Amino acid sequence: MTSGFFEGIEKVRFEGVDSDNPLAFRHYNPDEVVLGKRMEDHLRFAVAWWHTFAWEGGDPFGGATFERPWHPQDDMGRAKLKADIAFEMFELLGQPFFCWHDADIRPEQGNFADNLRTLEEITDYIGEKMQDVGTKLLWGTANMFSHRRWMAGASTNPDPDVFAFAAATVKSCMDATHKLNGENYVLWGGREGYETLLNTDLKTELDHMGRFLNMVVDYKHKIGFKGTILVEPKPQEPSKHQYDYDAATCIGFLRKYGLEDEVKLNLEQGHAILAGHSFEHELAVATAEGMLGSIDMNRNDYQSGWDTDQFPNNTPEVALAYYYVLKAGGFTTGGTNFDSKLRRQSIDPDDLIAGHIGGMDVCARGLKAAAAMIEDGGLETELTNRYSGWETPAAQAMLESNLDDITARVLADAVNPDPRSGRQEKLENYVNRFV
Ligand code: XLS
Ligand code: NI
Ligand code: NI
Repeated sequence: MTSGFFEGIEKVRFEGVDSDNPLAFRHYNPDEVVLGKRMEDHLRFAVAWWHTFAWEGGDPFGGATFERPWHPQDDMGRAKLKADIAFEMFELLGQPFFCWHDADIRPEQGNFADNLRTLEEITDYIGEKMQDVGTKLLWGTANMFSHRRWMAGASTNPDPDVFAFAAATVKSCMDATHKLNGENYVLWGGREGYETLLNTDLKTELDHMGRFLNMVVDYKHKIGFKGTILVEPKPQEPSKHQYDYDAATCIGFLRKYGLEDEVKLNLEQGHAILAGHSFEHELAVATAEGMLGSIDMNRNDYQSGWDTDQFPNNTPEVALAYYYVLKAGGFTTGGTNFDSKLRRQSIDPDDLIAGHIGGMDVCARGLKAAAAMIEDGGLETELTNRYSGWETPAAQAMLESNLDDITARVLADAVNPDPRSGRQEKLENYVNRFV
């Protein structure tokens, strides 16, 4: 017996590029083998519970536009109905994974003990549904930004009681993630930053955040959680400045607090843009350090500049992102989470399905284009050629020498390098053949 919420919608199938069925996949064919692996196993798509089921369509100027049978979300009965409908959607889409914050799946009780009780109850309920439907948990996380207690931060709060509440909250969410065999645990610190430096002791806050993350890692080992701990960079919004600004900042932070072998990154396309980077920049920085964990594949509106969390719809951007994911060897515990929400006028149940189909299709196209570039090897050959001068023993020896000796050689050999073209237009034209 289903809830009837998605009444009239059939299980979504791959019908190929010629299909004109608005609720079919044209590019995402889970069983198609790409570079020796099924597409589903490459992409590892996840639905985000918060945007898909918890967000009610409000914006800074207006309230809810969605009317769902699980509203208002202040009651355990309706939290269970929301879970029922979520799994009906996962089944329709053939969804391999999902993600949640504690606050998305249980009602807010206003105190820790009751929040813990309802979290345990709802995650038991969700666990049974996972058995039936087969959708797995990509990651769990704690919402430590919505409730007013978090307004001045969680682990970086000036009030030690808030730090304590945060520690207990993360412990409860790690326990729930572990119970549901989650493959990762994420920390995103929307309020771990400041509104004004005038009231902020930046050093103390960073030290507390570093200590907190060490406790998280210790607890992971204590309970035998085999998943990966991930932090998600974002430069600002909701805080004016967030400490996890971008991939490079997070990597520096992790090294400072001795966490570089324990924690990886969950990179989000829209956050990369907010930080003034491209998504592939963030992916390249993380993979250069061996710290790519997982991705949130949702785009911003480039005109408004806001973190609008839209489903991806730009194949060339997505193709370059997966190019770096594939170059790094693909996902291990990570995957592609759609941290994406509908536009607030898209109020019909089938808009939810269509949004996910579109995102999955664009990612499938991007993955195939990226795989074709890897197979062709053109970009790799270009890199090999561009850096080939460094393959000689003399060039390698220079890296072990010093400024005096290098200068002597420059004088003796009358070194006077000839500039070579960077060939950017040719490379852009090359990429254009595949996307
Ligand atoms: C917000 C973040 C958030 C994290 C999970 O911008 O992307 O949704 O992914 O807390
Ligand atoms: Ni985001
Ligand atoms: Ni995100």
